Amino acid sequence: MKPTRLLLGLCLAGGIAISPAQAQTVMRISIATSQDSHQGVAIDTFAREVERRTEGRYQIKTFYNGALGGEREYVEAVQMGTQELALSTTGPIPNFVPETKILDMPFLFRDKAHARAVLDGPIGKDLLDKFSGRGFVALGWGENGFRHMTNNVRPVRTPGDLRGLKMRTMENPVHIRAYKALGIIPTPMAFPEVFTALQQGTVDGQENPLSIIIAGKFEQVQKYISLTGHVYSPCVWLMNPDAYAKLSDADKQAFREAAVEGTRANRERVDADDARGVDYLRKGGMEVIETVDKAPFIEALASANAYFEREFGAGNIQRIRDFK
Ligand code: EAX
Repeated sequence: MKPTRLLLGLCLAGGIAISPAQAQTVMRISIATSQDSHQGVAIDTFAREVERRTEGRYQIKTFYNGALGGEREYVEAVQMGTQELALSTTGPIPNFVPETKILDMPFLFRDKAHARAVLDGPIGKDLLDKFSGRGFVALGWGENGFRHMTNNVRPVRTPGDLRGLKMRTMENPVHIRAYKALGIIPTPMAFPEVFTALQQGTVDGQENPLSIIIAGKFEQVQKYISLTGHVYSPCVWLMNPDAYAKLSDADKQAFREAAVEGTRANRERVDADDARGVDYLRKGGMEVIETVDKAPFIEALASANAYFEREFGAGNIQRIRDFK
């Protein structure tokens, strides 16, 4: 049987009405976390919305838990064109799009509302535009969330409690510089390796949003969590430029709208995880230090912040801080 007829038969069987002329194109998208997570719900929503809004012309195959590699690997695959789409945190992104580094500064954003307003507004749009010169089409911003410190050695209440802790970090130069200023011994590592590293004691701790800690079942391998909220971690929807260029104008719009819907579901799940996270992790056996005075941490970051002001521009940093 000719492939087109087979495909038509399969599509009809699957209830998707596609004419022989419009063969379905299959694309792949991946994340490093589980399907039952804020990132998983994001790409599942995106996939559903693309199929619906393109009337089945495109099918998005979704991959979870680093099945297509860690974030740095699959971001590289999208840039090279061996993978069409990705949802990544900004963890590895400064290695591809240095202009985005400013977003990874500790204590830059007041809260999620502030971060979402900045990313959804002119500052966020300007930064998305920087991706095109670096081999990507950035369809929009998503959310990983505010990051908190976990470890197995001691409760962290002050920067001094961090001193000497061997902490897994993302492969992010801004985080690494900042955490060193706090006295941490940083160990950059791809996310799929983190649970085992914590379980085996290769590192003492790590830092991630509640959504990640819950989805990653870190309560099984971490004793203490301190709600430091030291960094806000965005996600970004990435597409290979050649794959994007092949889309009709209407389908380009459909992909962008699907990313908006994906981020809506993603942010809703972050809010739900933040609401239930402390209780869930306490019940899972973690000691939760809920109230952390951020002022000493900001003070301890003075040397790193002086560097960041030189590198990113004090005015650009203030513009984000002042954004309403
Ligand atoms: O999407 O690598 C990380 O720590 C990220 O926050 C995330 O868990 C991977």
